[in-house]
Amino acid sequence: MSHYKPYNGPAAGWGALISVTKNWLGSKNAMHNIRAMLKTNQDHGMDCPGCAWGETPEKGLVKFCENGAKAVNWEATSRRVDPAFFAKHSVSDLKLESDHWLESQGRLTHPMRYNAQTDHYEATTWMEAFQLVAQHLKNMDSPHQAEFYTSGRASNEAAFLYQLFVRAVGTNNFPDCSNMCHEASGIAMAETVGVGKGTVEFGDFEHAEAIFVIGQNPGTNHPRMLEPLREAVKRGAQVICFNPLKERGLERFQHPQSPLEMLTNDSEPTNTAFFRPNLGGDMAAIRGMAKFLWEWEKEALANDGPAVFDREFIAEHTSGVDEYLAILDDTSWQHIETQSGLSLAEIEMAANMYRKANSVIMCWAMGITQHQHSVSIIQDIVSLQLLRGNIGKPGAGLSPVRGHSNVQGDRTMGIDEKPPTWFLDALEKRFQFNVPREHGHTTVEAISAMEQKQIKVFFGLGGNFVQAAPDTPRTHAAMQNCDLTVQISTKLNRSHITTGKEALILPCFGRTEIDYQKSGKQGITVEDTFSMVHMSYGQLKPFSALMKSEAAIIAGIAEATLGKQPVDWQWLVEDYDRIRDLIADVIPGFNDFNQRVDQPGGFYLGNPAAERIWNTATSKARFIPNKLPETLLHNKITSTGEKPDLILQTMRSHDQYNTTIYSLNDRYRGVYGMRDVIFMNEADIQRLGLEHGQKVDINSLWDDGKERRVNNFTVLSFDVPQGQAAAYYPETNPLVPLDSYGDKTFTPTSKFVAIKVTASQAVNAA
Ligand SMILES: Nc1nc2c(c(=O)[nH]1)N[C@H]1C(S)=C(S)[C@@H](COP(=O)(O)OP(=O)(O)OC[C@H]3O[C@@H](n4cnc5c(=O)[nH]c(N)nc54)[C@H](O)[C@@H]3O)O[C@H]1N2
Ligand SMILES: Nc1nc2c(c(=O)[nH]1)N[C@H]1C(S)=C(S)[C@@H](COP(=O)(O)OP(=O)(O)OC[C@H]3O[C@@H](n4cnc5c(=O)[nH]c(N)nc54)[C@H](O)[C@@H]3O)O[C@H]1N2
Ligand SMILES: [Mo]
Repeated sequence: MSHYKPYNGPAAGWGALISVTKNWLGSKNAMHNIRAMLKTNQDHGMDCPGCAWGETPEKGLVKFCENGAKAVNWEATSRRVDPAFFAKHSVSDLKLESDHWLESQGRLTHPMRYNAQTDHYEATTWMEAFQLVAQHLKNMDSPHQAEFYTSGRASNEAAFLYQLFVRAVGTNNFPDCSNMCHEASGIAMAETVGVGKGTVEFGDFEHAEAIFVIGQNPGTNHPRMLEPLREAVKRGAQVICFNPLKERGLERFQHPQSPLEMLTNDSEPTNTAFFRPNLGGDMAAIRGMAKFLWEWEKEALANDGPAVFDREFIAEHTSGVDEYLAILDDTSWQHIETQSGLSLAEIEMAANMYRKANSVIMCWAMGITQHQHSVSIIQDIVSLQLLRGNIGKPGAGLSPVRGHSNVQGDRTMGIDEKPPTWFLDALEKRFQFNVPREHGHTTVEAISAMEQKQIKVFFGLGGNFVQAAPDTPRTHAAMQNCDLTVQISTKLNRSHITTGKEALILPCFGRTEIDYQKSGKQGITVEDTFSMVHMSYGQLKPFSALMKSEAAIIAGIAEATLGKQPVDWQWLVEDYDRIRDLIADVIPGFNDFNQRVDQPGGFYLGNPAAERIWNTATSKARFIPNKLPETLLHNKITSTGEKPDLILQTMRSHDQYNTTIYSLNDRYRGVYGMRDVIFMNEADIQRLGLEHGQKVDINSLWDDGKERRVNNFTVLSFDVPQGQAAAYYPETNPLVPLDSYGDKTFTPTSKFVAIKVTASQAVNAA
């Protein structure tokens, strides 16, 4: 039964334990999964396929995380999607099922080939599958007629082989999940501090005097982060949240490993201050903080008072400060206040907390990266940090908290549509072939190219492209223009049934499975959000003899397409040490890879900015004077002539992993048994003449003549700031226009959708 009952308990604690126990007990493999789970994130154990948060491995201590447990349990299910399943269900029938239903059917077991005549997938052999892909790739007029997508769970070994294969085919068409995720962080940070990755290590959280958590919901998406937040509050550090929603995990946390808290049902706060900006209002808020600091610094200079800025750091390590301070002067308080949605008193309070801390970490995630001006927002975060020398000292730095467990490693391995020249040079030198130099497609560009029928082959290394991407009906249609679609996957999803003229499903091992190759049991490596590279060994016996590892599948396709060029693919896959030796040859920081990664906890890749080495255009950390946008409404919204009722953000529930829906519940937000809901402020509900519980249709505004709509959503009265709404992804992806993406990033603006909400037509008619 679907219902809505606000939740007042803490995050984690009993609720988490009960939720996971229920899940485990519901599975036939409960004992196996528990055994695998016990070794998660331990030495010679398995890297959790959940999020990219890292930690120092402490022997014998299980880091309990509800959503990690769900991810493991979901992968290690005893249910199977085998040839009999596909014989029973035609592709057209499967299209009628929900995303939740599709993935719940179990693990993919056999390589399957789509038969358009019968509209069914039928079992094929690996050899036939490899040949089919090779034949299509060889028949293209140009290597740029294929798109090679990657989702961030792929191991370093698989990702390295994949990019080598694709570049040997001749293209940089690497759309990836990063394009929809932390792309802005990479771009903004590379320009300003010379490296597109976080500058903090796990241990820095223990030394920070203030931690800002901006546009992130760690209680659900990075649960292991709650512990350092709680610890920080306990030892008197400030934890300052910027989030329009009062997310439960950002308020209270009950440590599942603390018997006392569990027994007394006690919980600890995870923040010391909470600010609720407008969607997209963070740049104005951060700029306001910087402007306060600048005012105080001017006073200090005038009165010979103690410095507010770190003047030495600015002089020695930065460039562009004058232009930046000039733009602070040029930005009006009024503009800051209206755009941020915060009062100047609130911004001043945040600025004061910032100023009083001698070391500050800034964390952020999708609430920051999925806007049109995301690069500017992040560059203002960087500038604020530079003003007080908060980069490259203990307890301070920049921490874009990554999503998928190996999304950061995949980029390091070269999954990049705009690879740096040094990388391509190194590849060319090592493998002696002409690597393509032309930039390839991002996810959004790939969809446009498919829409224009320029693409013949779509290849997916994991993920669920058609549901993760924006403008759902348009993306689905674009995908179906391909001659061949290929998905390497663990579970059935909508991307498998949104086929090209021909289609293949290639089942692979997940992180949980033991991977045997000719030389024996293999480990794979991953890189976490703190640039720690470590080994992961699967713990469970693969349940189908026909599944292969991602690396083995790529090698098979590469060999069928290119023969033994530029490497002997099969030989490499016999022992992943050989792949790691190649990685060590090409990518800086991976020297003696096999020896170093064998240490407990792996090794730190290093980060030049953390050592105050700035690989930027000026060889300094750069203040970039970006203009605060006049208005956050894109001109393609204003030119429709219509005024949006609300600005919508699309986000994750507690029981989903991106497009994978574990259940229809969202415990911390009090929602049970439903996902087609829209969270609205009571005042907005009344203003629009609606009622709590009513069914509504939602359409989005974008001036391109196309209608974007989802119907029959239930209105929930919720504590969201006025003028804003929130709803779940991927159900609301049809509302996100393909052409509404971030400047420089091509990241869909999933946290800023201008919508109209009207009483549901279907219900009125009935
Ligand atoms: N269990 C689980 N774990 C996951 C995932 C999952 O789906 N499930 N996904 C993984 C992936 S790929 C990623 S990228 C991460 C995502 O991790 P998050 O970024 O935490 O994911 P979202 O659910 O998109 O939450 C965005 C948060 O930002 C807030 N927000 C939205 N817009 C704004 C804004 O304009 N300003 C501010 N200040 N806040 C805003 C929202 O209220 C919400 O709290 O999690 C990873 N971990
Ligand atoms: N509106 C809106 N859209 C968004 C977002 C948003 O916040 N709002 N967030 C964006 C973000 S941050 C991201 S990262 C993307 C996510 O986009 P994707 O990474 O493409 O999507 P996932 O849902 O993580 O992919 C799930 C599928 O991956 C496969 N899979 C799982 N484990 C493995 C494995 O080990 N190997 C292989 N080969 N396959 C595996 C399974 O078949 C499963 O069905 O979505 C983006 N889209
Ligand atoms: Mo992500």
